[in-house]
Amino acid sequence: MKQTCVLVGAPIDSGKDRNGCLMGPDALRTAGLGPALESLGFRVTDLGNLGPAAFAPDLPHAHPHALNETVAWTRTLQDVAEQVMSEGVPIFLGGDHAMAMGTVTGVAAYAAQIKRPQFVLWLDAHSDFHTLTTTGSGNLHGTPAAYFTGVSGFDPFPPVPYPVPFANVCMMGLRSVDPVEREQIHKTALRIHDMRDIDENGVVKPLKAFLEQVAAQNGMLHVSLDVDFLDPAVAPAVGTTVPGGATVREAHLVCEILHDSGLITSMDLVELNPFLDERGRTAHLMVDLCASAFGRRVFDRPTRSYL
Ligand code: EXY
Ligand code: MN
Ligand code: MN
Ligand code: MN
Repeated sequence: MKQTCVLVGAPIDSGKDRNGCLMGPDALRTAGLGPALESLGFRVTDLGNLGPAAFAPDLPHAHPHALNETVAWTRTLQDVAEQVMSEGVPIFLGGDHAMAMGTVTGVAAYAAQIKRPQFVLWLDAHSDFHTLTTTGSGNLHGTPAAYFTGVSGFDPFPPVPYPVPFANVCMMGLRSVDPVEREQIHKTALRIHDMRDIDENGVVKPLKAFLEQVAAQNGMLHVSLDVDFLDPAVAPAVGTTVPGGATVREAHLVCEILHDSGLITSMDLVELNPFLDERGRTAHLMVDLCASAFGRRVFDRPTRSYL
């Protein structure tokens, strides 16, 4: 039976100051995400764009800490993510990375229901490992990984019933980690592969070692792909660019290996800000990477001439 991909729009834009991720889900749809997945033999259902749970719309969209809005989004996404897992492979379309506070905790709750361990591959320039008390910017898109691994210090947010164990999280692409995050990270069993590690050892060895662990434990694998994992020269449409990121081929290789493993059970495509894009090139790249993660082969790439 053809597998189903369930697109879930999560236009959350409360996790940072520079707005624009609100338009992310529709930019990914416009760049052809649905047809790309259908061309690979998937049935695609699209739940459209969600909204935050009932919160008073007139609450201040105050930065730092757009708490009310982000808490409301987290509740929505936790519920939807847990439910939609039984319908197929959800692909959550962001929206900023604060959405992972809901998507990861939601899929982890489903994993607990079916008694399988949850794993997370975090593809990002940043570790997103702040708490409400350690963050300097107050931008909540810098906190999801601490939240879903059960680090304390998030009290207005719902308690995390099934934290993802640190050892079940693999971060690749890091090159902008704040001192307090670094301190916290080194106290944990998180698997960290920064860009120096990737430059020296490539993406294959660390990724395959992690995937072997996922397979050995019959794990569920959530892949959270932040646009800024890639180098800004090839993916400019993100508000938190950091030079020295992954190349297009490194990113596709990660996705191709992920497809070959057959382990992906859910995915986030986050931080796309169409306001910052150049003729949709970043949106198309994210769609092409997702297509690689779901089986498009290297010689089947569409020609995209933007110049
Ligand atoms: N660590 C910085 C902060 O906390 O503000 C930058 C966070 C950027 C987070 C983006 C989503 O990856
Ligand atoms: Mn905002
Ligand atoms: Mn991020
Ligand atoms: Mn990032």
